[in-house]
Amino acid sequence: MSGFKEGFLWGGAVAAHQLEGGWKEGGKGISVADVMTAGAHGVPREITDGVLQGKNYPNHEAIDFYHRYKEDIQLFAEMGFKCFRTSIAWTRIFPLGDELEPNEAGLQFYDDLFDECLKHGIEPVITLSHFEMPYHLVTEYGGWRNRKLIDFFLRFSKVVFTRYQHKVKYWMTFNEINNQANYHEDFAPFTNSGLKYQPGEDREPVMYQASHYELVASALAVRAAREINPALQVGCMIAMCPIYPLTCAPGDMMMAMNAMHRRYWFTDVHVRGKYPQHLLNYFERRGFELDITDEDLAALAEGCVDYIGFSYYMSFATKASADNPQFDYDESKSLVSNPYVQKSDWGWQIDPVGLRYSLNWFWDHYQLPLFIVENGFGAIDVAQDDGFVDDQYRIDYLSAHVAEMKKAVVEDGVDLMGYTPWGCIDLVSAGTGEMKKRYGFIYVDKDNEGRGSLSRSRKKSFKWYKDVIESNGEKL
Ligand code: P53
Repeated sequence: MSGFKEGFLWGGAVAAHQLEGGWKEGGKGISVADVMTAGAHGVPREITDGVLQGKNYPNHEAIDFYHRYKEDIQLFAEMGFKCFRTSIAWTRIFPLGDELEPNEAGLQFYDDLFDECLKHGIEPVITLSHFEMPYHLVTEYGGWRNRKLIDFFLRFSKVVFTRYQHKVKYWMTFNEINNQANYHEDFAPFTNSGLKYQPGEDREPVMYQASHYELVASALAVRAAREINPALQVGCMIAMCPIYPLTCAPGDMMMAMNAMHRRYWFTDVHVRGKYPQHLLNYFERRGFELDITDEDLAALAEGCVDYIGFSYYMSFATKASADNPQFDYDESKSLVSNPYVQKSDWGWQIDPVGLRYSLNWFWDHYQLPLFIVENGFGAIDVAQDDGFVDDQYRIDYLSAHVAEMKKAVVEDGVDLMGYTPWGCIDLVSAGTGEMKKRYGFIYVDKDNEGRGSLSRSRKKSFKWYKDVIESNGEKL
């Protein structure tokens, strides 16, 4: 007995903009992902003013899943997937975002995609907004700094809940909504919320305002889903990077606690339907005057999520400093290197035990079912002539994480619904826009410059994961 429950959702995860391509097909509009160029480790992706001639936009073609999804789902089925997490590109359904009527061609695409999954016994798990909101909502409305976005998102949500209610049971609202806690860089605010800042603008309150509107939109969507069909399950989606104190000095411990407050209060609102007091006190201390109405607070209270979806790739570490007596957390300055763990080629800390810790942390705080909807190892793969990749390093990473996940379930009693490793087929990296940062069990022949046949081939980890699923996590 492995301890994973009956019907445990083994599968894989992707997001529309990172694999579909077909950026203008079927009436699709331009999304925020379509105006981001390719970067690299240490080289941020450029966010351009619209789509410019001569720039490399890797998401436009991605891995052409839009035309090849049947072949890809066939491969997922061969691995024994029980579920497949992807997102609905908002711009296929509402190309500009503010239309009153949806685009039928976009709706039909997801009908066909979900039917194909179901034909293979694979249950679709769907994120509503995964770093791909309509770009028009950025240029015309300023993104999520504008309250009107709540209505646009709710309209989109209701259309897809209604249309797919008999094909999709598990939903999530905003992917990694808490990434934007890191408001000093440009990537997270733009991909989470379509935020572009003016030079010199005080970014922090804007981040809290946009997050608030998203949390209200999420709560209203949860409520709408229940009204449309009580069988639907709607979760949140949190990027979990637990923040450890560098030492056991009490100040470091306080710093780590406060850092966790600032990165994970989003979960409190999603799950408990209200703001934690520490954050309200912080708003007061900083003099942030946010647009939070009584109606909003009522909506939050009535739209608590059914489960917690989260990604886990790495842990962080922090320490106190003399110039920060209130232990305020600024993700661009407060993190330190953890000397006890290794790092990936992209500087991500490899820490399987942190996954067990995270599962316990969520369970202790919220007692809601948990779903690990992303986990994985971005690495440089070298394909042989026949397309095979000997990715033992990926197997090592994933098996160590599944082993810790099992301890959390069997020894610690955490309620875990499923596990969908990230980028089950190679796709465009969100953070860097590269192809060479690969996560897949399936190799895709395409490089950073966009060259390659796009052909698919099985890596060593393909067979490994098939065995994991077949043995329900016994054979690691
Ligand atoms: P890439 C930062 C930290 C943790 C997860 O990321 C993150 C990010 C943003 O880069 O994003 C999630 O592709 C996200 C996926 C993304 C995946 O992790 O930068 O939900 O869209 O591809 C991996 O290596």
